[in-house]
Amino acid sequence: MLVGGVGGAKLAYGLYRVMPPEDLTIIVNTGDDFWHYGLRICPDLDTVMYTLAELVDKTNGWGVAGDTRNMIEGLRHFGETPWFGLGDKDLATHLLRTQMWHSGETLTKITRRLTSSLHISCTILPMTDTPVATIFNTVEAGELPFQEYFVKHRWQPTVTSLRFDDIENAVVSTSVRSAIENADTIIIGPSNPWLSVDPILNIPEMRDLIVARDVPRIAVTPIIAGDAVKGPAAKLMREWGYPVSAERVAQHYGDVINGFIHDVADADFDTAKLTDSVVHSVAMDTMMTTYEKREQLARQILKWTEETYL
Ligand code: FO1
Repeated sequence: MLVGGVGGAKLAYGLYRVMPPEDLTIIVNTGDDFWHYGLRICPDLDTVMYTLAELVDKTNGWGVAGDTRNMIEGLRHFGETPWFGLGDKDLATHLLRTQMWHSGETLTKITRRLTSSLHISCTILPMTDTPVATIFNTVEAGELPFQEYFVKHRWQPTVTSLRFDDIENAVVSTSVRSAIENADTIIIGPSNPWLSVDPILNIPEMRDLIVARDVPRIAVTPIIAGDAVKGPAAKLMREWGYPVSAERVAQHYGDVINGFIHDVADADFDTAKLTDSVVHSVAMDTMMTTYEKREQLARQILKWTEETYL
């Protein structure tokens, strides 16, 4: 499956619980990765990793449960104003990752080391080993790297456009290629299509690799009843003059998908608005408000896929 952070991680958790973990590969956005005080931070990879390891802070959906912020707060002694909430336990992840990074390991290998230490038995892969940076053009604050827009400015500036720096140099890793070529279903999680999924799809070759697969290629909506479950998706859609609808999300994915899951709350979901490639769509309860509902949605998706795509 293809995911960003919190929303995608919840569905990834559901799938992890209901299917053989060795059959599950999660390809994660790294466009919001960045350097902070010399550390390589990969928020979406960590969110997926902590969620699957049941270490995640349940209130935020990211970071480590029960973590303290002594180190980052200590920076105030030196006149710094910490704006990115790095927890003390979470720092262990960034220290190890950064050490391995500087010794020349790939992010794929680093992620394998971290996830296997946490006894995660499915595969979590960065979308690429090549650093890519999502950059926003905003009206109020000019150009902003992802985490400055998202965390420092609390995604309040108006976004006129975004770009993925160095995407043209990004390479599909052997592991990602093999996962896509061997997948019997490809699921795009309920992640932000523009901020979390587009960086993955825009890696040269990636879209073609996915579209070439004659398997169920399904996206789960992150938009329910005209709003985003979490984060700036709906706000961005409004800023760009798009209708804030699940149909608009499906249209955005175009021929990358051949199936779409919208929420039961969107009873008036209009299949006539879907592009020709989307041959199947269905309503499910996609609000994963409990652990049980994550598993329920995962089970339903697998069952629907098996029954619908014969
Ligand atoms: N998101 C915030 O809104 N505020 C934070 O201070 C913050 C810290 C943070 C630390 C580690 C980590 O792995 C994620 C963190 N996030 C934080 C989430 C992060 O910004 C994600 O990139 C976004 O949620 C988009 O997926």
